[in-house]
Amino acid sequence: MNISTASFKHQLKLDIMKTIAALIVYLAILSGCKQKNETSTEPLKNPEKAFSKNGLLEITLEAKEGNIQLAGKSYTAWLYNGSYMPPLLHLIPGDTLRLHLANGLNMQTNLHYHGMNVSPAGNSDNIFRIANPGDTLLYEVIVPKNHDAGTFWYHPHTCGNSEQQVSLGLSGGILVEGLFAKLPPVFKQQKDYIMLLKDIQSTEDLKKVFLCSAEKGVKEVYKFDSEKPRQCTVNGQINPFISIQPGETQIWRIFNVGANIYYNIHLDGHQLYQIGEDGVYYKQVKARDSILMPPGSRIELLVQAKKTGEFKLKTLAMSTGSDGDSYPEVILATMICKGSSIDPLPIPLKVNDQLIDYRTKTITGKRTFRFTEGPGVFYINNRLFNRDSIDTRVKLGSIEEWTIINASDEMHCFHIHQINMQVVEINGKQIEFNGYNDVVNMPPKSIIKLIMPFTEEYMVGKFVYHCHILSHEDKGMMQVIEVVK
Ligand SMILES: [Cu+2]
Repeated sequence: MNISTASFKHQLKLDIMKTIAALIVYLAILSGCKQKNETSTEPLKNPEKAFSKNGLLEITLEAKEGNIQLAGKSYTAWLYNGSYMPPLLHLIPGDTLRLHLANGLNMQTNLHYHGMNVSPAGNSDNIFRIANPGDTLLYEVIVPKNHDAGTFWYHPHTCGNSEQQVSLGLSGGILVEGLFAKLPPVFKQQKDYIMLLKDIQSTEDLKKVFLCSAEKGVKEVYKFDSEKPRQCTVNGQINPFISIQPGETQIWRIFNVGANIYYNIHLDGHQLYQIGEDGVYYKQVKARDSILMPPGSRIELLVQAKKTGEFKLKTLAMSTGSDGDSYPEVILATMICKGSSIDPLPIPLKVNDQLIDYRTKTITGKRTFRFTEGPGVFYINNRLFNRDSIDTRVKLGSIEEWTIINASDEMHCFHIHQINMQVVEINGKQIEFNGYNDVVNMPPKSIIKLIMPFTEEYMVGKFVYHCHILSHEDKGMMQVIEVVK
């Protein structure tokens, strides 16, 4: 081959590579939430709340397929009680939740009460119970009197099917009352917004797959296609607006109730005063420019408007690693600041003085968990999830140090049911004590140390820990733990 042919071929190869690279970037951008028009036309509406009466909150949730409309477009969704934004369960420590879960789907389902410090046994927060199609399951969840106030949520937790059920819409919020006892009394008069972030894929982009079982035969079900774009919503609304006056302070509680998506929350022109996360109020308030929200996490914020104007509440563009996903910048809502100025309230420095720093306690045991992946499979300590095994057995009263290693090139996020974890070290760096988490983001190639207090009587029983990217959980990255007396 002569030189000019070789250089032509070389140029052609370069052009093809450039085109492929551009296509990859384009597909990566598409795989996140898509950007809709930037004009905000409707006010943000808080979800409807279901309240307890005389210590009891009794409610029926029917899971069923339906349709929702977003910006004039129809979406197939799986809904509780026909609503994409089902009731927010408002509980008071000491309450009992009696929840009847009716399964109107064509597959098994159940419920998990994410982040709640409640029993995993019997008909409480027991993810090993299953409602078959047509069945109704009764849950009775006793909220301990010393339960943390804050933000929690409910979603299906069936082995192998959590991702599609949550991504089609099955999730809702839980609020445990008690925030206003932690803030100066004047905060009770401030506007208080709940923001549940859900993302959904259009009906045309849903894949249909066949499931077969001995009892039910072959059924056709939906499964979302992770390569296709998803519509981001706040309380089921696209880019709603939040009205505020200059100097006014509001309380915003943001829940990531999606299946797999990460958010990197930012408000243009403002700092966010974070007062808590994952259902635990902070020891000290932190002013932040942006806040990473892995799947399943919640943040609680004080927002103080600086000046008149329109300010976008966004998720900033981010990547979960070279083997992970890329998410584009998306406007979630618009803060519209106008009207007369109000004297700004002093932002409190401290919120919660009732937290134990477990580094002051005796560690009774140490364990290591290594998160790895292969093609289409995700492991913890080289094992795939088996609901009939017990991978970890812990004696009630133990306070253990767990080292979690992410040996892969993408983020995972560690979640355990029933208990709060204290993050003490990330990649050898000590972490200042400020509270606890129920979801801990694991950057690619990272080593994290946690303190796990298995100290409360209600923890006795079998439950799970797993990656809260539900696609990873469904493909094996979950294990069973039993707390024994
Ligand atoms: Cu993962």
